[in-house]
Amino acid sequence: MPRPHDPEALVAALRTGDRGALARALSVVEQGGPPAVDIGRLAWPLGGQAYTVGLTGAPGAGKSTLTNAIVGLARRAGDEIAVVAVDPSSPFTGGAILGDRVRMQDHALDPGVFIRSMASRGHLGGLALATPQAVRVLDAAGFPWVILETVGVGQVEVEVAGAADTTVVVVNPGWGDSIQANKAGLLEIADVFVINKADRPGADEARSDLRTMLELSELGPDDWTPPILLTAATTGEGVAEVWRAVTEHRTWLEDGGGLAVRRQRRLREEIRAIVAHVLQSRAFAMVGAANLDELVDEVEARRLDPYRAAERIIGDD
Ligand SMILES: Nc1nc2c(ncn2[C@@H]2O[C@H](COP(=O)(O)OP(=O)(O)OP(=O)(O)O)[C@@H](O)[C@H]2O)c(=O)[nH]1
Ligand SMILES: [Mg+2]
Repeated sequence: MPRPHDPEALVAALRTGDRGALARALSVVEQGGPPAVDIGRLAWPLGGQAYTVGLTGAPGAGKSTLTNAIVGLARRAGDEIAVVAVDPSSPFTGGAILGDRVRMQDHALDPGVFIRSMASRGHLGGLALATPQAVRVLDAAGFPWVILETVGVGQVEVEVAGAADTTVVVVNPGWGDSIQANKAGLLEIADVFVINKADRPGADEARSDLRTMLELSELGPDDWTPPILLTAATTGEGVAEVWRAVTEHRTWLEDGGGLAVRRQRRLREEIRAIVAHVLQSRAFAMVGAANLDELVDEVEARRLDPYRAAERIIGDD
């Protein structure tokens, strides 16, 4: 019997389609620390086939309902698909995990669909570091499509959503919603715009708001122009067009070399983030090992300045 959290056994098992092993590997990744790094390391050489789609927007915009409908389309096309719903544990999304289960339950019994909610647990670099690892694990498990659902409220969430190959930004009808999305930095990362809940009044106004903002962003002739699509995710109306736009964007990226550029940029950022994370942990350890109280007394008495105190801790003194 393999130990339940032995990284090598877990990664070997998830390769064989063992969903229990996959779920455990994702839990390890979510908790972070050295076992998470081991899983990421073992999964890395096995991946490279998955295409990631980020779905982001304000709380309650209909991201999970839309995801549920998209999952149905992918399955009808014969593709397996995984969904990671990232819960930033902010007060905005209380109950999101339960809500996701309800909204995506159409596929609860389908072995070709894997749905997972992930929380940041508030540790350093949490979400930003854990999400690419989770995608890597799903990639190693053989999923050709991975959807990342995030609430686009803060910088970290926007970063996570932007870490996908194609990013879909979901807004709702009504005055000001797209302006809020713009403020949150969502417009810059959008490859496809969706105005969901288009069964409600105000969808056309939202569309012209978005068009105006896109015009102001001065796209060049070689740039991708994000389409603006209307959906009613609850009935499935317009969702096929969203999925088509995603696949068209994918083709555009693949044919024009943009996909490799995006992925390289992401890897560069990830490596940078890992370095920062490791050095910060080392810094905390150094401060922990130093006699900080004594140094503070010295600084307070003006026998030492704060820079000198820091140098002593670092060992540069
Ligand atoms: N009228 C209408 N309601 C919708 C539509 N899509 C979703 N809803 C409803 O909006 C509510 C929120 O939907 P979710 O799919 O959970 O939204 P979400 O963006 O995933 O929410 P969080 O993950 O909590 O941020 C639910 O009650 C849905 O039934 C739509 O197209 N029209
Ligand atoms: Mg949701």
